[in-house]
This record gives sequence, structure tokens and C-alpha cells, in this order.
Amino acid sequence: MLFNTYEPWKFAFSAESSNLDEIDLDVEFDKSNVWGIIGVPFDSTCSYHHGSRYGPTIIREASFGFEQYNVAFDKILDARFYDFGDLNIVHGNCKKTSDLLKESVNELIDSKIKPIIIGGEHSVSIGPIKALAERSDSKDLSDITIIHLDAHRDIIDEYMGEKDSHATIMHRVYDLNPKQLIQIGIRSFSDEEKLFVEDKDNILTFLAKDLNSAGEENNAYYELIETLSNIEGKVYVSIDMDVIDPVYAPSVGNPTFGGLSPDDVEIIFETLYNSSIEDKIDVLGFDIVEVASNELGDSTAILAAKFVHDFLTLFA
Ligand SMILES: [Mn+2]
Repeated sequence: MLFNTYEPWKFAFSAESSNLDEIDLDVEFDKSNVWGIIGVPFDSTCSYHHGSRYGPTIIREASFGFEQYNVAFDKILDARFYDFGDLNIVHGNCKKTSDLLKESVNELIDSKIKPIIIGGEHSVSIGPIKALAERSDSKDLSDITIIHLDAHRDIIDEYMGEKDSHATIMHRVYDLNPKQLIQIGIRSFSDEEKLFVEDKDNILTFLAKDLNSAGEENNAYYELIETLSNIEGKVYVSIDMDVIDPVYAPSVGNPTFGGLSPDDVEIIFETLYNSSIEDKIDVLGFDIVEVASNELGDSTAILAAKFVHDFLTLFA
């Protein structure tokens, strides 16, 4: 393990031990979903509001404001999960950092632990996604659906001449041939990105403006729930916190107005949960990225901690 803390500050309600050598999952308990949190304090390709390197610290801090009982789902977060602290990242080097993360995620999966990644900027998502791709029979993502919540498509091939960046992450994911890429809450993208997705049958888009429109004639929200309900097989979920409107979540790398509300994300989680308890889908991994703040009590960090809490309540 490549972590920079021996005794990491852990997410609230996580297990006391986070030493992989001491965790014997076969003996300790018999569960299909055991989750492990890795923080990735990396923000070197950030183009606007810096500070997502503090995301893991500030989100963990915010997690201590919650109760174990989750009112939204009438469920208690009583499952065992682990927090392994922060990855020892390489500042200024996106490629090396994501390779190190991939290595650590592989160690978790070897121990039958599923990854929850707390960023850091969005480029960190490629680490766990590549690990999952390389472990599949096809060596790519052809049997994995990527659910991507974001204000931005992040699907340009190069940003300022760089292939590896927070702005190109979904192009790098697309290079790995996903079964389906479902982009939700989108409200900002370039001509190049518009053209790129136009002829791709396996990229589905749910624009924020359609999801937010009221009126009976607008059924984008219904279509989203139906699309998510129809997913089968392996799933990975990536949340850029800027998917949420800056009214709720202003402390992100690239704030963009016209976003989703916190309730929308909980409805998306619940829809996926309903499929998971029917064994229709298997959620393999989750990341939450782009919280850029170092202030105690930051509302974006509190909301991100809430989403991690929600995710663990439902999927652990
Ligand atoms: Mn974004």
C-alpha cells in the first residue's frame, strides 16, 4: 500500500483497523459488498478553482456531523467498511498518480474490497476505472456501464495539449470501450465534445436543463430513472460535485449554474439500489471528486460526505 499516513483520519463509522494484513474477509464476515475508502489529494491539472487536494480531509471532517441512521432511506449505516487514508500522490504528475492509485485499488480488489475514491480532481477516476478494466476478461470496459454525474462532459481528447487532465477524463474512459457511458446533469461542453458524442450509440446524455424542466410534456427525468432501472451487469459511478448547482455546492473546481439538487442524486442512488438488491446490477466502484475547499463546515464538503454516507448506507 502506498499511503502517506500510518494512522489515517478515517471517515465516520469506518472500521478501526485499516491494515490490509489484519483484514481477513473470509473469516471475519461473509458479504458481497465490502468497501474501502482511498483519499486522493491531487489537483495539479486544475484549471480554475484550486483546492480539491484538500477534499479528502475536509470530507472526512464533515462526515462526523452525521448520524448512523440515514433518514433519506430509513436505513442505518451499520455495515463494516474501511478507510485506508490518503494515497501518497505525485504532485504535478497526473499519470504517475493515477498509476499509483490503480496499483492500490488492485490491492483492495485482491482483498475483495471495492473502492470508494475521494478526490482530488476528476483525473483521479481513471485509476480505479483502469484497474477494473484490466481485471475484466475483455481487458476493457465492454461489460461495465459508467454512470457519470457532472456539469461537464470531460470528453475532449486533449486539454491544452495534455491527454491526462481533469477535462479529458471521460475521453480516457471512452478509450477503454465502455459498455455504456451515461452522462447526467451536463450543462457545459465544447463543439468538439458535442461532435464526439453525436455518433456514439453507447453515450447517453441527460442535460441538466431537461432534467430541471417542469411540466408534463417534459419527461427527461422519467427517462433517466427508466434508463437507470434498465441497466444490467457491472456498474461504476463517478460523481463530480459540480453536477450539483453552486447554490448548494459552490466549492468545486469549475462551478456552473443550472445544476441538479441534492435530492436528485439520492433518487439516482435509490434507483440503482433497487436494481442492486434484485442482483440486476453489481456496483463495482464509486468516486466523488472536485470538492475544492479547506474550510471547516464547507457546505460542498458536507454534501459530498452525505453522498458517501448515502452510498455506504445503500450499497454496503
Ligand atoms: Mn465537472
